[in-house]
Amino acid sequence: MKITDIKVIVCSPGRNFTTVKIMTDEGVYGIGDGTVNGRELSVVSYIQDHIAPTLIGKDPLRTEDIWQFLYKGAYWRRGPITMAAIAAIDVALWDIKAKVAGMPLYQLLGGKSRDKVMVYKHVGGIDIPEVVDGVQKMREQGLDAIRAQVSIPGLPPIYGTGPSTDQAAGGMIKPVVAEEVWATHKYMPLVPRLFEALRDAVGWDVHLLHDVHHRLTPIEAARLGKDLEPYRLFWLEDAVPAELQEGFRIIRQHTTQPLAVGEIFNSVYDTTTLIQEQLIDYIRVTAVHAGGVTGIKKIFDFASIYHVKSACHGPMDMSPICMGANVHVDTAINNFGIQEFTGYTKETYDVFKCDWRYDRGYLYPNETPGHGTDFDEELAARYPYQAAYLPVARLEDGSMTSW
Ligand code: GCO
Ligand code: MG
Repeated sequence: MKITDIKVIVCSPGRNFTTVKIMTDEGVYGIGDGTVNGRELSVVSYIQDHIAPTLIGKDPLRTEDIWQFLYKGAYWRRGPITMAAIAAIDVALWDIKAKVAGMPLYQLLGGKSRDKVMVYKHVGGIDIPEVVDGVQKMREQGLDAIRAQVSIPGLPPIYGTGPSTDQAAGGMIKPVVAEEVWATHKYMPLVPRLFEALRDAVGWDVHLLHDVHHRLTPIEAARLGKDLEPYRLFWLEDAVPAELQEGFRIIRQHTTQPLAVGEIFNSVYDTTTLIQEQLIDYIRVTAVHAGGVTGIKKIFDFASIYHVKSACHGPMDMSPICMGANVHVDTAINNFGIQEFTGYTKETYDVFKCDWRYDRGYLYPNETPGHGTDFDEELAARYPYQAAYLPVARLEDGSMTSW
């Protein structure tokens, strides 16, 4: 079997997605997701100009060798664009392999370790009552795990909490860079009050999560972790920017609050201190951003030795192809923790046809051959790329800060 052609298509059915389609001489094709929010076209060039010409004629079933060829062979290792390009190819090749085997992808990863994949969804609001109301509604929709975010009174809504930059709109609604305002001292006392109100309203049977979005320092995160302990969160996410993995030592020394990190990681080397020293509880890498099925399997297997569980990142800024691949990995591995799932717009589901399915708080893999997502190229052509940017954050004095 040989690879005969590799196409890269960017479409924007509600937001931008980068999709790869690999064709073979036997008529079987595979598709992969290469979306990096706000940098979609860089991945196109990486694949089109630098990868595609080197793979024509190769055996598509050699997934590990092709992964190593692209990783080691490039000489310039790691990085979000490189690893998303590798991921797009890798997921498309696993799709081909599973179709050739006549099996759903999870069978090739070890078979089912569980019957259903627990997801969490997001609730944001401008004040605590609005968030409580949203969480109660999500409970009624069957969710057993819910992430809750609230705006800071007196400041404009921040990412994840209000309509202006809400992820329901894809988090990418304007062709300009939105500037948000951040004030740690106003945020810190607010969050425990939010979770106190939530526990009063929805009780203890539900998992509650919170995303700090890299906005604190380690000692601030330690304080917040301690303050949140009475409300027993499932996790505190991205408490600090994690380029400095050692930063988590400080947080860990002070709090028993479970910690999650990893949505911007792209290789196992981003995780070694965090995992080996057991500084985190959940590793949040996802197929598209960490080298595909091959990449995240390596990371989750490494994590399993150190009691760290998986938690694939899964907002709508990765395509349903990545989500489907995640669901197969989630189903197969033993150390699964949770899967983030915000769902997609109707336009996105029209272009990306999914055989995997969501039902009342849980995801289920397809039983058909492959990873279970197909791509309607003709329809995609009706939604051309649109320039769009993620927001940035500044402190009240105007200086840039992490977000
Ligand atoms: C999450 C994330 C996302 C990111 C987004 C950036 O936990 O889902 O924080 O909302 O901000 O993926 O592109
Ligand atoms: Mg996050």
